[in-house]
Amino acid sequence: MRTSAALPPGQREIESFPRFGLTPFAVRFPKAIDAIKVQIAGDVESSLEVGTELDALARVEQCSDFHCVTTWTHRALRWSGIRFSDFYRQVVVPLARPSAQATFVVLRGQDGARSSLPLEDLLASDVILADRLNGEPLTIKHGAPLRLVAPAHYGYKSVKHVNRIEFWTTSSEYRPVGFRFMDHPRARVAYEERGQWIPGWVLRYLYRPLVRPTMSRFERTLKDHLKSIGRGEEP
Ligand SMILES: Nc1nc2c(c(=O)[nH]1)N[C@H]1C(S)=C(S)[C@@H](COP(=O)(O)O)O[C@H]1N2
Ligand SMILES: [Mo]
Repeated sequence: MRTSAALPPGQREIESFPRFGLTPFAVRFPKAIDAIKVQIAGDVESSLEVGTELDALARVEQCSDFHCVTTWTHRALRWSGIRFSDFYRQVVVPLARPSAQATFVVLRGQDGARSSLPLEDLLASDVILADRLNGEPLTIKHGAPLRLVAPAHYGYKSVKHVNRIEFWTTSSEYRPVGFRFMDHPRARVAYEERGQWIPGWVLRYLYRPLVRPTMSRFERTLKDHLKSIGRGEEP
């Protein structure tokens, strides 16, 4: 959640909120942004797709800081949507009936991006499936039509354009998008869990030089994409 005082270890505040990610995703975009459709799968009794079922859940709004693993932080974003815990308890459990041991959760986005988190982390009250940012519907830039927001974890866990969520009893089948060392199973910002095997503070120096070029690349490819689909500039 929002911390008005010190930033987490190794983080630096920036004024902009850039479109960001691993390089291959700079040129991949969501195709279906007008309606929310999420597949629920994994070790469940019935796999299914949900959409309007989510409209029945209580809407919540929260202000939180966003911390990218490459060390930039953008403060005080106002997200709104539904709590992941409500989604799990009121939609996933009754409709999909996941195994009680299916606590390894994989979230996938329309652009092929993915991340995993333990179910327990996703059930925290500040983890939401957001469809609005700062009072407006999500743009393509920030994850339309639906994205995860898990403020206590590095940004790479907050999958954009979410269209599939899987509940597994084991993590053995899962392959992260980048190199393994870049994927920490929990990636908690407060503990600087940036990656695996390499200490978080070392990764700060490895990642920092990548920030500027990545931002420019993601900005350029978005501009081209919006032009190609006949949409104007996004805020
Ligand atoms: N689908 C998808 N989700 C994604 C990414 C991505 O490229 N594609 N990048 C991740 C990373 S590394 C970060 S820091 C945040 C960036 O969110 P933003 O682009 O809204 O700033 O999204 C995360 N979720
Ligand atoms: Mo990131």
